[in-house]
Amino acid sequence: MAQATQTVQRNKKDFQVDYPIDWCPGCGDFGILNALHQAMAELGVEPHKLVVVGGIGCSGKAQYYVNAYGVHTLHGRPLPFATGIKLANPELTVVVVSGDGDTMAIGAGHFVNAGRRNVNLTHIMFNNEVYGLTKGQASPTLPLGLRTKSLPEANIQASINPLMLALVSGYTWIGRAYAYNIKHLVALIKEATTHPGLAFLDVLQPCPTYNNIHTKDWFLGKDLGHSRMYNVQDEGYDPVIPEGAPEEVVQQKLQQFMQKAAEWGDRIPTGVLLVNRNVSTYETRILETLPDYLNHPPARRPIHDDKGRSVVDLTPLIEEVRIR
Ligand SMILES: Cc1ncc(C[n+]2csc(CCOP(=O)(O)OP(=O)(O)O)c2C)c(N)n1
Ligand code: SF4
Ligand SMILES: [Mg+2]
Repeated sequence: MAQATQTVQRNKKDFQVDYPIDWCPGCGDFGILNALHQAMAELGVEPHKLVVVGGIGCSGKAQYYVNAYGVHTLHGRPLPFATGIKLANPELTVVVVSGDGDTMAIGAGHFVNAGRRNVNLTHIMFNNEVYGLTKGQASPTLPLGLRTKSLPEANIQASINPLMLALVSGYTWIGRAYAYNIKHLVALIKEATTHPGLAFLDVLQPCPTYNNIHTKDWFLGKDLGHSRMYNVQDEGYDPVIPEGAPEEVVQQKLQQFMQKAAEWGDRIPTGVLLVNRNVSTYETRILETLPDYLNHPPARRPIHDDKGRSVVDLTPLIEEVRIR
């Protein structure tokens, strides 16, 4: 069961908002937002069946700029909120938007445990290597030794590789995109959203205000004379681990993924890096004990009778919290 299986004709304007967006001029977040609007329109998602769940950060404002349901959660917590929303109402398309700080620092525990479940969600990480909203401190994706303009000294912590962390956590679809390559980003968001299982898209997002090292010019390789980024699919890379793949195929695919995920510097891979069809989704696992779960998920259960009286029995809860 994939997210976004509707076939309604939609236009990206259906997802846009008509009030001002307060990101800095030139911020990569605009590219990601545009691509999200376009991808949802191309997938035919209905705005009232889309929920965008954000954390705290510049990135964590994105849900305000999508004409759909949205939740502005706590710092590091969009994944648990999204998991609850999806499991309560599996017919919704649920997209998480979070910063690299939100995801890889305070939210790292949730990131890892979401991977163990493989709930059918799309997770887009806005990766600018800094804490943009709080004025540019180093985030866990800023490489060791770099000194972006808000830092008094060079970074003395090693960075986390988000692709590797997604792999070992159990994400079953992993990709990387660049915020200003909208066409490619739209294609990847669509693919992540139609993947049956937990999808993680690492989006390299220039922050012109605070990250003065990994800038748009750096990603485009102005110093090298060629773009640092390349599309692995252009080089024939096949990310798919088929369902029921023998162990040796799984191992070979994982090795191939890790080689790509380790590349950084003059060559940065983008595209679909892993599609693991060999792992069951959380929803499928629930069906083993609750075969009727998808017909009667929590959001569809009656809470009142035909006279409007509650059919929810709160007695056990009241008993539990009663002061004796
Ligand atoms: C519990 C808690 N701790 C710290 C903060 C302060 N804070 C707000 S946003 C943020 C980091 C934002 O960085 P990132 O997630 O990378 O998002 P960006 O602004 O770069 O998009 C921090 C530390 C907070 N809001 N809540
Ligand atoms: S601080 Fe950086 S990430 Fe935040 S809106 Fe400005 S340019 Fe974008
Ligand atoms: Mg950030």
